[in-house]
Amino acid sequence: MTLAQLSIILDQAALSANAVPQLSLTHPFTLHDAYEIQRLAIQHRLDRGEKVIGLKMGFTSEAKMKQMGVHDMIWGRLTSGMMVEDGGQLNFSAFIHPRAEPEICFRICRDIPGEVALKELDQFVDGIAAAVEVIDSRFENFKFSLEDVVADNCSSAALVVGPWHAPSRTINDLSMIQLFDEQEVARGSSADILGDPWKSLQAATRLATAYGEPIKAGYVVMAGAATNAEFIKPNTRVTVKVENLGQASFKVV
Ligand code: OOG
Ligand code: MG
Repeated sequence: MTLAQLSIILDQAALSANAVPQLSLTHPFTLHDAYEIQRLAIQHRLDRGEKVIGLKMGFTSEAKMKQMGVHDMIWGRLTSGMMVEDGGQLNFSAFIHPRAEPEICFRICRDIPGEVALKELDQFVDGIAAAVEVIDSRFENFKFSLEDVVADNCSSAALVVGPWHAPSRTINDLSMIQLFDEQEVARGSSADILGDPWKSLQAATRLATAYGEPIKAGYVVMAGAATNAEFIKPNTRVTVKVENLGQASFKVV
């Protein structure tokens, strides 16, 4: 099968909310090919009128690497069709086996020309917010290899971003909690994201440059989850609260 054919399988799995078997077991491909499958799969979304709105980092915390058994940082693309309004609704039937995880999101205010050093990064950011990422592996049983998950756009399915706050250099020790209705389901710290979420944005500038996909003004960058992801169910309000950054929430319907 060609990379283009594999990208159609993943796009159709997402569109129809039907899981597919892990691709790499029957069609082994390299990490380089995996990023090409991802690019092609996202192109199908763009062909349907969506826009790229940013990118996401994955496996930037120990908790996530352990939970999924993958130990390399990965990145994926975020599109307009994935954005859910803060306080809005997420339609459960559009997903396969969705999970939610607590994140921090950066808003980019100037085109990023290449890899940017940690200490220079704040010139490119005009907002930071609490966020929830909804991940929904297109693979059966949420099981994948590094190559599979990269091809599958790093499981990204939806995101909810809370109110923007002025960027602060010191976001490296903020408590982060995820609640389902009033119940706490996960608790971590922004320190769990590479020691400092700014380091995740730094890595994003490096990877975006390496893959020739520059980060543009107006993009959002999700830094990766601080804790395990938890399965969500209909009739639940999902809320992520981050110390100093308020909260982001949505209702699963
Ligand atoms: C892959 C996506 C990882 C994160 O924040 O670490 C990710 C997955 O867990 O299915 O989004
Ligand atoms: Mg994530």
